[in-house]
Amino acid sequence: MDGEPDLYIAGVWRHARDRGTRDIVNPADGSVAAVVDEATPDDAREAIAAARRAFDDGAWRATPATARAALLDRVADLLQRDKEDLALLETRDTGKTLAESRIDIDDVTSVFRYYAKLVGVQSDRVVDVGDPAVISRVVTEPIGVCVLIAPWNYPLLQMSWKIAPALGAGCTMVAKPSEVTPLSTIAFVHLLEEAFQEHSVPTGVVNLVQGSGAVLGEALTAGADVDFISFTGGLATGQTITRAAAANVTKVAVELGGKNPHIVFADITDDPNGFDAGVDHVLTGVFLHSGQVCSAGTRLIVEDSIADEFVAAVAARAAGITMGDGCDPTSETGPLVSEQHRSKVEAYVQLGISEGAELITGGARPSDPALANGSFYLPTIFDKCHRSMRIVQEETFGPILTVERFTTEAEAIALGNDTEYGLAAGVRTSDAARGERVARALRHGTVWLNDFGYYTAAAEWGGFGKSGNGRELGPTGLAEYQELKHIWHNTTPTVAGWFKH
Ligand code: TXE
Repeated sequence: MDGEPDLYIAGVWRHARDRGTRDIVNPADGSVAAVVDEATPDDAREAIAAARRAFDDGAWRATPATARAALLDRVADLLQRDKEDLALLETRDTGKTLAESRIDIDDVTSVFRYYAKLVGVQSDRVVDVGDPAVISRVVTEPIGVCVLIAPWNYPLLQMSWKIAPALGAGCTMVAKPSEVTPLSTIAFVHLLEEAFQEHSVPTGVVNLVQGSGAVLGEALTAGADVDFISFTGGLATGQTITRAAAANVTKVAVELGGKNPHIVFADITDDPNGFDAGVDHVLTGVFLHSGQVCSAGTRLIVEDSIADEFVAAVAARAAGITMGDGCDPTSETGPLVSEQHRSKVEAYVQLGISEGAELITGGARPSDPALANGSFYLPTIFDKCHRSMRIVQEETFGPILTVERFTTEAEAIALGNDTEYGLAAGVRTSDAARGERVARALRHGTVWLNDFGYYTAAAEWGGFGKSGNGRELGPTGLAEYQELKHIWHNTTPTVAGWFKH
């Protein structure tokens, strides 16, 4: 950053081969927050080669699981020590509020703590094959060299969902943050280096490159030296990476966003808090981080009998959201991540209008002159939407809520499932049996009943349909980084006599 080398390859910090750099823009005011090195494909290939050597050398993968667990715990300690610095970098880079960034760093810490515990207690599985002479067991081994590609909305959090289990499993890796938001990951790899020195982790276990995905993509994903690619980002990029990996049958796990329904039944009013909590959760579910959340509840699907009142209440609160620089403690939400992304969101708003949706709030940049240099966009709600509209089907990744109405439970479920994605959904009802029924009928990887947006490191995260494949977090999030090996040990070999001569 700012003249210091930012690529970490084979245990050495260095600049890009061609000395290329990129300006990292603070989206709150358009200023240059930092200048970082921009890797070339050759840099990326060197990083892969370093990770390959470190894996094949065997020292790291042979490290006892308890030692790896201790390392993860130490990383968690250092994350808390450096929490304020990391949070500030995240806010400067993404625009999100400092309050959100602090929560992100706490969540990153929890991921390391969770995998420290899990790795420390994981055991092999003994299988009874019906012969006392045979010891049969299924053991886990690290999958090998991993390429970890993260997006810009939760830069360090998404990266931690990959790095923590990869380290815990004994893999080696090349991490590539989004070129839009690399700052927290660069600082984090410095922190990792400190923990690695204390715990004598071999050189080359973690390598870091940053730069354009389009430029580095092939070098990172199409080579035979890579054993596993974990990617979080957009659908089109996920498809490109999956195709590139197919040449070597490299295992891929992808998380590709969503178009998430939030279904509200009229019976929420049976609970004295049901209506207000529903309005509040719908509001937070879509407008937190200006909608740049893969699980944002962007489709409000509300029962007709309460729809007018409910939508009016959400719109009134949306209009009151305070926007501003994430470092200002009075800001409730920050800007969009970049000018380029704001243009995409604006195009979706125009599309919604041309498709006949009724704009009831937002639909413009804020008029406050103090926000003029940032990539801000007002919380926007479209009523009278229909499932056939592109604004209802495509991921806008911005502060846009669409409203559809239903009259029967079956219709609500059909609408909730009418998406090519399947990442997350919310259901609000005072009828517990209905809640369970609808939750089971929805084809989404996470369903929140009378809540929205929460997750825990101990529960799997991932999508159905085009939201991706594979899972992060939970035991499965570790298993993605492991191969299973069956060891059949005959302790008393005898002649089988199958062939007679
Ligand atoms: O993502 P990309 P973009 C969605 C959201 C957003 C859209 C596009 O709808 O508007 O995706 O965003 C790297 N080989 N999500 O263009 O390109 C890239 O450098 C290898 C949902 O910013 O997918 C970055 O590190 N890597 C999402 C990462 O992929 C490549 C979060 C993600 O960038 C590559 C973000 C290539 N060919 C956007 N091309 C979620 N699931 O939460 C790019 N990259």
